[in-house]
Amino acid sequence: MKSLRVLHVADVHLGIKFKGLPPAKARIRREDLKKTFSKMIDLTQSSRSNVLLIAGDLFDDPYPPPSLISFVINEMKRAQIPVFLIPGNHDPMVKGSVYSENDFPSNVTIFDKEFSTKTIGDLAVHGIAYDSEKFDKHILKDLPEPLPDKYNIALVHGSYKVMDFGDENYYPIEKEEIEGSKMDYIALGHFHTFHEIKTSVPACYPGTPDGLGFNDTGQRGVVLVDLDKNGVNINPNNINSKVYETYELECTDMVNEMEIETKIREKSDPGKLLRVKLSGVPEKLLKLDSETMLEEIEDSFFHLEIIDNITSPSDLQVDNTIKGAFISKMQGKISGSNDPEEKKLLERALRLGIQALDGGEIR
Ligand SMILES: [Mn+2]
Repeated sequence: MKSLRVLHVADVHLGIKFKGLPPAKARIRREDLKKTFSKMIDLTQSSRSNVLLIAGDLFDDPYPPPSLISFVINEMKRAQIPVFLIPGNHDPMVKGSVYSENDFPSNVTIFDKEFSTKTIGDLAVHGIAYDSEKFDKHILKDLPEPLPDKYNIALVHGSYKVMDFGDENYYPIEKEEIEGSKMDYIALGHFHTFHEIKTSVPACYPGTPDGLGFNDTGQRGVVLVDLDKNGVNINPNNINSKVYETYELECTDMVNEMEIETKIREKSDPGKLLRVKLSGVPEKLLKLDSETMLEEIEDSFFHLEIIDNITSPSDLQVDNTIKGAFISKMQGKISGSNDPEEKKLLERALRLGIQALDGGEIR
């Protein structure tokens, strides 16, 4: 058999509302996802892939607007290679849904709620649509036997249980089920972060090719999977149009707002969505105006959020916790001290102690 190159994508979530963003930015992000989808189609040609596998949740819901459907259909035609698609839990094949109401191009195969096998050249794809009525089914147990003298790939939208996201009721998948599958490769979808499952049968989640929120941080993309007589090679390719980042900024040793602002500005990038979490117990900065700060810096980003969890001394509560006892004891020492140098030292000890008790790192 000749070698085979597969472009495997999942969880694009086209049409998602981006509820955490203001409407104008949400609209731009929805356009971004379409651009990312187009990049994926470009990649089928530039990477000389033989097939495109879409492992579920291409759309964020089963009833996308007509303009989005025609965009996807036209892009799929442009791919000029066979496309194999399974509906996921977000875009299930239900009455009136995108997959049951539209004619997709002749190069596109959409799998239904029972496993079926489609062959093309040296490749056999065993695919199944996600079925919300059988959500807890161990679906790999129903996988057909591999075809001889073919590369056998399973296409499934489900939850690999070892990853323990408390999310296993979407077609749960066990490690043993992957190992016992006799496939050459299992193309997975559902989890939004790239994850390669290294067992005797290789399997992979490509993750969302473009972040959908602050749980989807960092660069993202699709995977190119090469199959030949020596085995399987999985190569991630980043195609995201923007990037999400979360920044934990510890402010205990900061002396003014400018210092915080400078730290945030170091992250400037018009293609970035940044969420800053301020924490710590600084000596001054008692009236940090995070809204004004946000207005001043936000133009350096596509989107910026500042979450102010800074503790000011007036927030310190003497309650019956260990922290409360510590605060009470330190405040006693501070008020009992007559040496200004010692007072300063004790105040710093109080702030660092609270930071440590809150689970922060001491620098
Ligand atoms: Mn899903």
